[in-house]
Amino acid sequence: MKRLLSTVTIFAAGLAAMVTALPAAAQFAKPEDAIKYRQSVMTVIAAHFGRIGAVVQGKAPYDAKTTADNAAVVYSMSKLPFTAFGEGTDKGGNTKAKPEIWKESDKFQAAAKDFQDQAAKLDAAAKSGNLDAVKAAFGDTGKTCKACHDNFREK
Ligand code: ASC
Repeated sequence: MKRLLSTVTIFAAGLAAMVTALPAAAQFAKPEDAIKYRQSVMTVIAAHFGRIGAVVQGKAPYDAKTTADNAAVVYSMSKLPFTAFGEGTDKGGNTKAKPEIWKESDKFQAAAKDFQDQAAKLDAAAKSGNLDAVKAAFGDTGKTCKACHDNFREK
């Protein structure tokens, strides 16, 4: 049984690695699909990040559980959009993606990682139930949103 389980585990890990290694283009039938996917993910992230923002700005009451739920969505979804910027997805739909995303790919990946790292901290802060920690992490996360948008998204 143990042996079977480890075989299954190894197979599943291999499959996951293969899927992760597939070029993003292969995960979407058309560039338009990748563009729609990444924009949809960003829309959901912005909605939940914005709900935390309302609390941070004192426009909505602080409820620790609601804020933690919103931060968990932001963190979980922060991992998704960057898989949808594969080669050939610079054109097709209604994209504001700048060519620098592909020309300066290392810089773009680093900016994506900054966002994911800060989103993880926001998630941890929100789980702690400490509003001051949430405020600080919200500000730091917002800076990573802005940095990436300034450098890699058309106005
Ligand atoms: C948001 C949102 C963004 C970022 C950015 C942060 O809530 O929709 O694009 O924060 O404005 O500076």
